[in-house]
Amino acid sequence: MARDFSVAVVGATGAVGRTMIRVLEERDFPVREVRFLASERSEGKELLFRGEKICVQRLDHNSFDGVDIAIFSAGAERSLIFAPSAARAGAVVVDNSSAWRMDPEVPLVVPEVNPHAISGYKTKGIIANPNCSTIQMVVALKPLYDCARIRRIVVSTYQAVSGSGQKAITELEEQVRAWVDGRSSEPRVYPHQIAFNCLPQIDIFQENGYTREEMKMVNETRKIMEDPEIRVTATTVRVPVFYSHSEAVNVEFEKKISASEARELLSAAPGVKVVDDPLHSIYPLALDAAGQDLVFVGRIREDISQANGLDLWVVADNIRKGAATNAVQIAEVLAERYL
Ligand code: 25A
Ligand code: L14
Repeated sequence: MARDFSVAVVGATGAVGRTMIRVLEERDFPVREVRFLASERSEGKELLFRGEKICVQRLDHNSFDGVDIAIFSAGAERSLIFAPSAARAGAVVVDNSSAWRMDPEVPLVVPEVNPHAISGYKTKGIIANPNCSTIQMVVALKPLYDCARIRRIVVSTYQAVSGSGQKAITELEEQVRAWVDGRSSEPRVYPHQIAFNCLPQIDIFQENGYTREEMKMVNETRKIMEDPEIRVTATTVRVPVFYSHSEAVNVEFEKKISASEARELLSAAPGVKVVDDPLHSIYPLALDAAGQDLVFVGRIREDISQANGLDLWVVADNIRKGAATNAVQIAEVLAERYL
């Protein structure tokens, strides 16, 4: 890799954007120039990159002159408006929002699962980063799929508040403090109090009774696994956790796969760490996964209710592997193989 790149981070001041900056540094991404973009609220703020202060600029349609790679995490509305401008200016966009994921002309990529799909970026100049809950699930399921093909997935999620950005992290902190002080505290980000509670709603409800988050898991899983026949049903739940989503995943395979075979396959899989010693109370935990880039899998067991089934507990940092790290990994493959 001889070249260095001009990289723009859109939404640089947000929970995901700030982590993207850290991950670019940690992984030593070949950067020639960085540009940090956000709303007018953050204009003039300074963020550090490799020890140097970089001034945040206001995002507009002329922000992308000379940019090679633009990594977006400023929400779907901003991506719909500005990703095409970035692509027109010659940048390849890696977009973290839900805006482009199901566009048939936009690849939806998890580098451990379908890196070859990146080649499809040329049509629109955009590559989509999947939903956080979907990313960690497909990283854990791909090695098993390749061995025994998946027929059906039943998943329940336990999702951290950081998925909804910095304002939700602050809301949970404030509600905990208010509860300890015996004060009441009105919910703002979520429809109900999140502290000491579980909310069976992430994103808005659709006509079929599922939330949009749940239908992202259904549709994105099929697209990334390149198998439209996989049946998926999901219940996505917000829990009072700051970082890392946890998932109880039940899988039905076409043929039998034993728990020990699954453990072996997952131990050899890229991006996965098996943490599975239940007799010593060792299994993946949100607090342990926070700040890490791997997907942690445990509680691997054969489903006693069906012939070819497994149950798994899958945990990953939603801001890192679920968003920032996955986006930077996509940019790495792009830089190495395509630019
Ligand atoms: O639409 P989606 O795809 O469903 O995504 C919705 C949200 O989810 C997050 C992200 O929130 C996004 O906005 N997100 C996106 N992809 C994600 C993923 N894969 C994801 N989360 C998890 N996984 P976020 O809070 O992390 O980041 C928001 C960033 O977007 C910038 N932004 C917002 N409006 C913009 C814009 N950038 C350009 N133009 C616009 N019009 C936003 O920048 C942030 O970087 P900012 O300038 O708003 O700075 C945030 C700073 O300002 C403080 N702040 C926030 N809101 C207010 C505020 N201060 C005053 N008043 C406010 N109302 C914050 O504390 C922060 O310091
Ligand atoms: O579609 O609130 O990637 O936890 C990821 C975070 C949607 C919202 C996405 C959350 C977003 C979700």
